[in-house]
Amino acid sequence: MRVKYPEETRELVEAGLERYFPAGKRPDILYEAMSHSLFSGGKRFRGILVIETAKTFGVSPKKALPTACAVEFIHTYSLIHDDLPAIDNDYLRRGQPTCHVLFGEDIAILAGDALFAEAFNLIAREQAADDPAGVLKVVAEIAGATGVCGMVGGQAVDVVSSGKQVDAETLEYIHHNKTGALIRASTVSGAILGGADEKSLRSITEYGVSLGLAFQVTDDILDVIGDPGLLGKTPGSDERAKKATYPGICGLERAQEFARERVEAAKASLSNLDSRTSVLRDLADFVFERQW
Ligand code: GRG
Repeated sequence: MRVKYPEETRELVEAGLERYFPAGKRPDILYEAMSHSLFSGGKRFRGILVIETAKTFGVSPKKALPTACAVEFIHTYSLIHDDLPAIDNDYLRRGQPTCHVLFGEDIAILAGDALFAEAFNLIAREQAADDPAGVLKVVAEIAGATGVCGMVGGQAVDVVSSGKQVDAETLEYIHHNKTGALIRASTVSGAILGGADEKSLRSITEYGVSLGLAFQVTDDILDVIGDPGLLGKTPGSDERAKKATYPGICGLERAQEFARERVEAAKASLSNLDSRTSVLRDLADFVFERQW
């Protein structure tokens, strides 16, 4: 891999998750299930995006940490539910047995639900003090991106499209919402925390939208040609589940070109910003080059 991944920021997110994880209370099994899925690895890409975007607008990494960790709580919730027998029925995630395999479907559903609620609890408790109005905008951005007009809506269309012939417009809708919306919300939240003006917010939104789409297209590609050891899961799940994917509808080569185009578009969106954007550009290149 040629692109440098911001390991220091990743470690900060990791430490933040340890710090903000609401452990040590009843019921034990629920905390164990949440903890298993939250601390089994992961790139912490969305949390890093919050911090690195906030940094671009002059906010210290520590200051943006609660929102970064909240976004990772939500991402982990989505993975737990995505792996359930009723959705993808996956057994392996981040190189570990999935939550429902270890704790049962009932507890896995509840662990996801609890992480989702704890995400907003964390933002309200730890992020709101300095700028309550800004943090309310962050809450609206993240809640919107995970609801009907975001992650859950995209997932619903993905579920009902399984096994059907899907056109490019529907596939783009699924990818933008199922995966792209939370990635966009991560960049936009970082910018809001940094008090970005309207013009900068538009640029960061465009960056996040292009990045989010590219991220899911590379996820589709890795599901065809990825190394199971690096991915921490078994490739081929999209084909087994008869999921619509970019390699499926336009072939592997065109899907790779499309991902590269979206990454270039993401980087171009940053050109209007006055501040230093080299890490955000590197993160865009990482999305194309990633192998995990
Ligand atoms: C309420 C049933 C229900 C579902 C919630 C399941 C769901 C909504 C949405 C699914 C969203 C989802 C899991 C999309 C896939 C996104 C994706 C590419 C995940 C992998 O992300 P990485 O590569 O994973 O960042 P790591 O492990 O590195 O964090």
